Amino acid sequence: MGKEILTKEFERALFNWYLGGDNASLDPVFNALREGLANDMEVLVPFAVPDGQELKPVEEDVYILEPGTQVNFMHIDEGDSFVVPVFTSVAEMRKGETIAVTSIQLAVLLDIFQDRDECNGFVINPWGKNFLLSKRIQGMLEEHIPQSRIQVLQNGVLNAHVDAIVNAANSSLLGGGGVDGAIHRAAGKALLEECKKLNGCETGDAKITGAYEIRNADHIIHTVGPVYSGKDEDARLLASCYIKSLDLALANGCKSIAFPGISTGVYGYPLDEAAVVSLEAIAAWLSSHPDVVINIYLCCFKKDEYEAYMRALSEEE
Ligand code: AR6
Repeated sequence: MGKEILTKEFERALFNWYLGGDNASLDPVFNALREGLANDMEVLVPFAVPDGQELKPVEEDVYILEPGTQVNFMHIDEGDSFVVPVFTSVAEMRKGETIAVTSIQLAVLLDIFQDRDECNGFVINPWGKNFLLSKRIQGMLEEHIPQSRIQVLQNGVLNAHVDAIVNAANSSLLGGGGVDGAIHRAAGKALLEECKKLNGCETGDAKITGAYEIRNADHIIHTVGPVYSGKDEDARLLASCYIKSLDLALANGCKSIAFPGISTGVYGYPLDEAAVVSLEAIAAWLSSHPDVVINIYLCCFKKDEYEAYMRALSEEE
């Protein structure tokens, strides 16, 4: 697995955690961090170039240091203690002032500061909203058992940062209104060109494409929900949309996926019924894939969608 993928996943989970506000769980972030730590995820850390040393950047301001090179990592003082700033990507680093950074494995960095009592932890992407990987959180992380997580977000699906965004399409796959129209507008014409080659999609099935101009995702999974008819068939087809989408996400190596409320707009599926069907379908898929760790975001464009999920979840308990 490429190292950039690991930090991208971490960056995406953090972004969605901010998006989720006060009620958001840290589990998706922990899933990404555990995966990263287990696979040598690298981060960027600001440092001072030691006097008399000539270091060559691999790109502007970014250095790869030889093992054993003595450097001073930047500290942000907090009274008698300090935190160490860390970036997940060059793009994150460039949001602020110019600064020399070195790439280092996060696990190695944690180790270096492990026994320094004056170090309160690591502040991730300190220029904007930021996340303190404190000593306490590092302890929680060690205890964390990676597992798939369903997170309900009060936000449109296009705002989530994920490997795959799910589109509530129609069987032509050639665009339409609602979220389908919004996704095609955001992705640009190339998405339509790819969709034209797919020969449509049956109700209850799903197909995958690139995300093109939608930079906060890598894939779009197009699924076609049922037009609500009040028959038993509706629930089977709606559940199938979620299951087929998750199958495709897994087959394409996605670690995160964001769903809109399939069929709950133009196709008229009542929100409370749809919430129960979708949660049950996802739960069934997860129990038949116990070893898969995927962060699943259920995105609520409208407030009443969020309320329907909350009711369904509270009845489940
Ligand atoms: N951004 C994010 N989410 C949205 C947006 C948006 N701009 N607009 C709607 N949603 P719908 P369906 C949410 O109607 O019921 C299209 O014309 C909405 O709140 O988009 O499956 C297709 O081409 C709801 O949660 O899809 C089909 O013909 C979810 O997206 C037909 O509509 C689905 O609502 C599919 O109908």
